[in-house]
Amino acid sequence: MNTKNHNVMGDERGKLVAIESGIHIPFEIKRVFYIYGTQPNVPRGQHSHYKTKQYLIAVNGSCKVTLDNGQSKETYKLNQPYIGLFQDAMVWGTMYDFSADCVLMVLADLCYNEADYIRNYEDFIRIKCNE
Ligand code: T46
Repeated sequence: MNTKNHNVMGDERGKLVAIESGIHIPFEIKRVFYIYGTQPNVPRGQHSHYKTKQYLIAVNGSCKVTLDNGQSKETYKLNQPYIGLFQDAMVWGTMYDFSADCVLMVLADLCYNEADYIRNYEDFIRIKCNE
């Protein structure tokens, strides 16, 4: 299971979830990005990274994520702002079934580098077979 339910803090004013490198997620955070406004029935992601590790949280709305390590696939529903999903390097990730209000926040351990992407699934499987 790659998902984690984070501790929800807060008080009568509202809720708060805190995520710290090395305590709640297994890497130092170098980059944060988020995707939103995804059109209906449009998947995002559909790639793997050579080195980048990611941690995904639907801070609003919901989506599904399928992680594929080249041998098996598992699908996760992210529908609470306290649920986090770890996506390791060399794992193919597909995000889909976005609600119209979904904001998917991603924490990553490396800065953006297009050269770290594997965007072709056949290439991904070939590289996995040679690992
Ligand atoms: C992921 C899903 C959830 C940047 O300039 N910097 C960045 O940090 C990122 C992530 C992207 N970009 C540029 C590269 C493209 O020109 O933004 C454009 C869209 O990126 P991409 O086609 O990779 O977008 P998605 O939504 O398919 O995938 C992104 C992340 O790449 C991916 O790692 O997990 O969001």
